[in-house]
Amino acid sequence: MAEQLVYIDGNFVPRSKASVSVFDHGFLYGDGVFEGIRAYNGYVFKLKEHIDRLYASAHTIMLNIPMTKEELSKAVVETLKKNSLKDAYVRLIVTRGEGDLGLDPRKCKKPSVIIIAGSIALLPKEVCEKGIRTIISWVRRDPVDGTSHEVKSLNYLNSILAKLDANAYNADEAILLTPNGYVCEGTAENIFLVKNGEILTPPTYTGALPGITRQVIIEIAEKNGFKIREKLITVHELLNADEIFFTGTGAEIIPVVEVNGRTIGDGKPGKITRLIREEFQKYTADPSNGVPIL
Ligand code: PXG
Repeated sequence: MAEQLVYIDGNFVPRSKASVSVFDHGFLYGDGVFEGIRAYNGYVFKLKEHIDRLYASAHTIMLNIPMTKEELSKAVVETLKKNSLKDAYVRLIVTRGEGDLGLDPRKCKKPSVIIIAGSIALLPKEVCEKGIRTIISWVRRDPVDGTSHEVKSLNYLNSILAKLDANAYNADEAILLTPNGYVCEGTAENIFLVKNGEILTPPTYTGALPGITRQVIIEIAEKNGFKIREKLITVHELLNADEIFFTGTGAEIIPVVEVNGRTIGDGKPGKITRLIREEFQKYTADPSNGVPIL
């Protein structure tokens, strides 16, 4: 098999030679932004939405991406083409670039754009089918007036601490609360619950990432006649939900059947979760929701 090719600042570099400087502030300080994107059967799913979110993240951290949105979208498609990939995961990264050992971003002259196309499986398929066991982490989601996760930055230590907690308790995934103790999101997933036929999700002003999958699920739910409501959710409400599921580019739709030792519903993926999951699969298979890899 040919070696994977990685896009770095306009060049395609073999994986074994793909590297950035140890003085890059993305490496030294987590100073940069990224997107995780999927391609389904030759189409890049919701590419425009991912590109728009990347530029919004970059705007907040005052990082000038040295390409237009159109050029960057083309580079994503080109990277998939060069690697002959039709079903794939794309990691799009913009780092602050090479600087010195001080954190002042003014030392970094040029941001670096990196595109890696490969595959991702967050959890084994059987686990996702059966539903996952979760714990609520002691780690709170960063506040919105701090390193807010509305910005998809390279600083993921907040999520990693929660993931370590899940690992330590032999759970599949962790749920993070807001600084006020409301349900926020997973480590790399948004969260939904079903109660009495209604679908609820925390608003993004809790500090959750405005997930692209989350938005698709809201659309799908409404199209299928479900009432969907964004509201602050307490832990008590979560533990007493009829169904819970996670959404995300990596996760897609994952049923949650346990939270901190409490069984959710009857301990199996719920009816509405299963329906949403099937509808999501149809949605991702629809070429009109993606950009062709041509
Ligand atoms: N919250 C957080 C904190 C995330 O990082 C989501 C929610 C879901 O958003 P999307 O737009 O994907 O529906 C994410 C997404 C990775 C990886 O490689 C991370 C994400 C997505 C894909 C891959 O760790 N995070």
